[in-house]
Amino acid sequence: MSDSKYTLYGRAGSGSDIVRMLLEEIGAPYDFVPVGRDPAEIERYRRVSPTGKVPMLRLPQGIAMVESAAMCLHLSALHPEARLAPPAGTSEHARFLQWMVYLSANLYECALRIYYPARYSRAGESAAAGIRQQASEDFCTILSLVIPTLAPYVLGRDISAADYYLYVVGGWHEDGREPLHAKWPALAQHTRLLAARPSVRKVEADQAP
Ligand SMILES: N[C@@H](CCC(=O)N[C@@H](CS)C(=O)NCC(=O)O)C(=O)O
Repeated sequence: MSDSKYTLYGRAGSGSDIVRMLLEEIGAPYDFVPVGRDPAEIERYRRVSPTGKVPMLRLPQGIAMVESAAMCLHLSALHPEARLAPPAGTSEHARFLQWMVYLSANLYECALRIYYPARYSRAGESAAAGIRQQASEDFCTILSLVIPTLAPYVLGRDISAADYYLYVVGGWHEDGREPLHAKWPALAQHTRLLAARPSVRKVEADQAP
């Protein structure tokens, strides 16, 4: 591993997209290590990252961290010139922390219930459909609380890491973005603004099938 670069372990369409977009936005050098879904590959990956989940971010100093929101907060603090967060200690920073944790603890968690429903019941697959349906409804309820803050970004005029988080995870409803955009024009505008950013375009172009 180079000692001046970040190394991001991830998978296209997962939470690593958020971290990758922030690294692009910062302009920090990084290597991207794709982690496939093949069980043997996941088993090998577990030796590096015991949770077996992506993303994992190895810092230039060699320390590896998990949890996408923690990575976003760390990168925002370490690269203030990228203005991905308001100054620490301000009321705006408190709002930033609130939305970062809200999106991670609620929306991301809810998406996992949509995509891995059998894990959430001892009944396994036989309970999956009901869990997925409930999670899809919960996803909209959780998202609905963010919509009134969009003006056009989560914190108002200034973009922050929370917007990349919302952009990526907000697209994970099983019905896609369209129905959510029809219901919430502010979310549609937010998506358009984020999708036009060079950092987002680069990550999405690199990952296009
Ligand atoms: N709370 C973790 C969630 C990580 C997570 O569950 N990642 C998913 C991809 S979006 C994953 O690796 N899933 C594979 C699995 O659970 O087997 C985070 O925010 O980083």
